[in-house]
Amino acid sequence: MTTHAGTTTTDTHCPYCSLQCGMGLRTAAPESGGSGEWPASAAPDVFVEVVERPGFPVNRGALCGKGQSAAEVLRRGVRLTAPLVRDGDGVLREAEWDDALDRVAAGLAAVGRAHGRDAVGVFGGGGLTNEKAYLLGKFARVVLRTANIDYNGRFCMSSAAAAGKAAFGIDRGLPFPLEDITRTGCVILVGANPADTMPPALRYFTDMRAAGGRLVVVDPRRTRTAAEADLHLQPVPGTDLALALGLLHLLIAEGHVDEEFVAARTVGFDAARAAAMAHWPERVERITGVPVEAMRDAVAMFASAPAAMVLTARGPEQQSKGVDTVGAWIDLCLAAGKAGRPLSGYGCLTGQGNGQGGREHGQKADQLPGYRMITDPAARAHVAGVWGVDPDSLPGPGRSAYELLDSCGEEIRALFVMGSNPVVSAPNAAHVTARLAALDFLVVTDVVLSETAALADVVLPGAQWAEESGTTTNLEGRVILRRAALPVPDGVRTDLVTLNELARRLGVERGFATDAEEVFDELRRASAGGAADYAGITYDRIRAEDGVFWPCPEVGHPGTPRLFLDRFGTPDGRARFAAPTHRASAEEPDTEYPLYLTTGRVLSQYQSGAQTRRVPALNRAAPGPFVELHPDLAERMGVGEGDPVSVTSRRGRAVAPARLSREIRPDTVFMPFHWAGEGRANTVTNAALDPVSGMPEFKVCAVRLDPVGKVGKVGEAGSTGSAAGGRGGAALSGSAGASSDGLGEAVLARASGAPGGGR
Ligand SMILES: Nc1nc2c(c(=O)[nH]1)N[C@H]1C(S)=C(S)[C@@H](COP(=O)(O)OP(=O)(O)OC[C@H]3O[C@@H](n4cnc5c(=O)[nH]c(N)nc54)[C@H](O)[C@@H]3O)O[C@H]1N2
Ligand SMILES: Nc1nc2c(c(=O)[nH]1)N[C@H]1C(S)=C(S)[C@@H](COP(=O)(O)OP(=O)(O)OC[C@H]3O[C@@H](n4cnc5c(=O)[nH]c(N)nc54)[C@H](O)[C@@H]3O)O[C@H]1N2
Ligand code: SF4
Ligand SMILES: [Mo]
Repeated sequence: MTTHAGTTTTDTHCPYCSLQCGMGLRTAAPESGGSGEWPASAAPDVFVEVVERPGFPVNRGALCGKGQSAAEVLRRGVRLTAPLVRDGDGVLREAEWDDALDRVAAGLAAVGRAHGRDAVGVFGGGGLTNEKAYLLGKFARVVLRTANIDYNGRFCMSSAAAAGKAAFGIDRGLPFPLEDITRTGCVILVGANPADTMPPALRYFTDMRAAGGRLVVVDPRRTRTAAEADLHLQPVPGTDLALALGLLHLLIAEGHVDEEFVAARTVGFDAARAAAMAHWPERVERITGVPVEAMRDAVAMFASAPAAMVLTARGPEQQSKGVDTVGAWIDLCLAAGKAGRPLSGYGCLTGQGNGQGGREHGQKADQLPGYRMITDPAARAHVAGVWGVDPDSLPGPGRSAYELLDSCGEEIRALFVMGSNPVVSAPNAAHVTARLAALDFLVVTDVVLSETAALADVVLPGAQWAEESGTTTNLEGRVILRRAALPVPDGVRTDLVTLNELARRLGVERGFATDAEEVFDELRRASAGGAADYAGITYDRIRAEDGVFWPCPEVGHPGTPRLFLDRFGTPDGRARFAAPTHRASAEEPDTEYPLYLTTGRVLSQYQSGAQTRRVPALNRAAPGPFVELHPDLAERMGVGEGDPVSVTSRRGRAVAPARLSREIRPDTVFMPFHWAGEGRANTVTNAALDPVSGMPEFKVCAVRLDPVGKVGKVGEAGSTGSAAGGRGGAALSGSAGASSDGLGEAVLARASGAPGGGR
């Protein structure tokens, strides 16, 4: 990239997914080289542009469209630039920072006094930097002294985390760098669609295949990722557990067990063998719909490769049996001796920008920094020591994310949300929205007026990734540094400043630094000696080394790109077989609800869409929700391409245009979950939780499909979704801020007819 006079390029990382692609941000004052065609940021007179950063190894300069357009969300008019406080008429209006913060402190304190400390809940996000996640956890435990903090990562990789921890003693997304994929012999990719969800990572799989490796993809849809595979297994949603057991059965029956590895490095194989024996191939074919021959082919590819991997993402994990399902896939790796060895192992593709670090430093209901368990007395003593508080003052474990949201308005009376938009992204979302509306007090800190922020009593606007420094930990366990390229704009504060101000107002004067590096140095001490040990990682090292892999216990330590090569992280160093048996999904189709619904993502929108639905280029590429269904099913239902259809479950009904595709099973429909309004997929999804991880069953429920009378134009439902998304630009540019939102005051006001019952 040529740099002309007056421009500066800052090396940083994308604000979105867990790949944390390296990018440059080129900035200029307009008179000194910027042209009006660059996106202007909210910082006065500064132009900013995303440019390639070819030197960063993970993505070598490649970015998907979301990364390329990320600077659009920095613009004034798209984002929030003043706090909003709900006034006596129930309308959100711009307010002074001091007034807004006073109101938050008073509101949280009042609920604590009236209903007890645990009545104040905190809901965080896996997109927050390590520093924010750490301080948010500390804020909950030290300032609010509530047990009830959890975060959206519970909806993301919590099942893989629980299974990985049980099997290996340590859970880190990938126990090896991505580059190892290119040199392994076979990858079974289960319920992951990196072609759409991590496009620059697809190259690792295509390079592996070019070098002779085999790719097996397990997905009820023939995705763009599956189209790249040597073998595509297309199971019924929710049956991955049976499939893994069927493959293990065949592996054993065909003599591929690595007896030496099993004897030397594992515990519990007999139980796993017994579980697999009960899942003979014909039985598994009946459950999954995957032909026995295809299973045999998969086992042959996996077992015959000198090194091989199983990688999972949300497909098998977001199930009410997600932990057992991942456990079964890990068992397959262990039995075959494909773990704890070079170029082999089980890994989870984490999802959010800091999905990994966000769960290591204390936002999770049961954890303290450094991946320490909050019930462990030694862990409590260590962390309390760093925080300068009495270990007995630290609360115990609180509710998991869905349970926390579900108890709002009942046991939980006030909620502080930072970095999540559960009105769109939580399962059974109409119910969750009603629970949020029943709260005495809701505070949301966000960068935009998300659907959840629109329900709040107070909205606090945060600085964005380009305006503040902070670390994230990508899916490889690589701790990287986002550097500030722009000043914090007027009217906005960093989340660290917000936490500091609130802590002071609630009587805690010290221990809430506002400088990210200072917070990180405290986090290093808090994590020292824990499983996720960051003690040896410094900002200077990250700048020099393209990131450092944890654990890294001392500054002189090289970091740990590859885990488990000598021993697993369990007390005796051996991996544990899980030995689960198959069970049905919480809801199976019946005569009333005869189809499976599964949900997921599209390339050009991110998560709840709060950010990406405000980017015109992304809205052009992915304008609204849809229902993907097989043409045979469409014909039976009398539905044509683009016709509005309704998808109804026991929870509710969503409406969106039909999109016909031969790539999906005819017994299954698929909806992306990025939109609010009528096309919100989560109105329909089932909040059945995994008993161990608390993961909701986003990936399978039973639904009915109906054509919606040909009223209105085709695509009408889609435009409902985009209307919500389109409210960014013009909506907030007026002086009245959010109250001039395109949706009108009806949504922002506390009118009892408003969606969600009144907030
Ligand atoms: N474009 C884009 N990229 C993203 C995100 C985004 O919102 N948009 N979000 C980021 C985050 S936080 C995450 S967690 C990751 C998620 O990344 P992925 O897990 O790759 O994404 P999903 O689309 O949720 O699910 C992957 C696949 O699971 C399949 N699937 C559905 N049900 C089942 C099932 O029962 N079994 C199996 N085996 N497969 C099933 C779906 O058809 C889908 O193709 O993406 C990250 N990257
Ligand atoms: N049906 C269905 N539902 C799902 C899933 C699925 O596959 N199917 N996937 C689940 C998964 S894996 C995930 S991860 C969740 C994600 O769902 P959400 O938690 O809703 O994720 P985001 O949309 O990323 O929300 C992040 C919010 O924080 C804001 N934000 C971003 N950065 C910052 C920051 O630094 N500070 C503050 N204060 N705010 C910030 C954004 O503007 C946005 O409003 O959705 C889950 N929901
Ligand atoms: S793949 Fe993920 S990290 Fe990379 S540019 Fe796209 S959203 Fe950003
Ligand atoms: Mo996620």
